Amino acid sequence: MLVFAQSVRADLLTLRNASFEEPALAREGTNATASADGWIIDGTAGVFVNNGAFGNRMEGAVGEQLGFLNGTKAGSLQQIVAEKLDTLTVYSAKALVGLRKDTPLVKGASLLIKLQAVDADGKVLRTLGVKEILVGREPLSDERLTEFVASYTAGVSAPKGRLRVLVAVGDAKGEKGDWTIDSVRVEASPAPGDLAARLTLAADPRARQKGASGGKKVR
Ligand SMILES: [Ca+2]
Repeated sequence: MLVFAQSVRADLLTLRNASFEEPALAREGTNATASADGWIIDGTAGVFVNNGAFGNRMEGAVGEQLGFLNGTKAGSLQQIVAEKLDTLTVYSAKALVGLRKDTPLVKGASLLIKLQAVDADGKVLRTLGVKEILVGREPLSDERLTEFVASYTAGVSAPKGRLRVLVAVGDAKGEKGDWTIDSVRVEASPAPGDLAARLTLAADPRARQKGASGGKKVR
């Protein structure tokens, strides 16, 4: 049997300050700020220097700074990554996530990575993909970052609206506690051939009928 290696090209959508390197802070001491260039922040979030001053220096980080999001109350970091969605396309939002040694989150606190279709005013039209990251269930660490992915596959008709990536507090718990976030990416790649064929078939009963009748044309 021949097996063909699948080389699907993934486009990286444009995300500003995906690695939380801006604003750039002094590298020494406890440096953090409640802002992050390019991101719309709700609640308490920002960037800090990954030098171990806030607990441990995190392994697996990209660059010198990390993002934080307070996990004890509602809050989020969000950004538009595309003006429209394409058909027959797999969208994957990826983020590196960890805990903080100095402000640990309690069991049951959760973080959500979401892909959403939103209108021009930012109103959510549809949540397309969600990954829930739960303290006590996921392999989270205050020493190294772990990658999590939320995915969505657009069918033959793509959802209306702009595409937004949102990293949000799910269950807010505890007296203190911060999420650590780095290297947020959203990739778009063509749906693999067999999946694209299934989606096309599912969307068009006539095509299904045609298949069932052995290729005879059905109008
Ligand atoms: Ca970074």
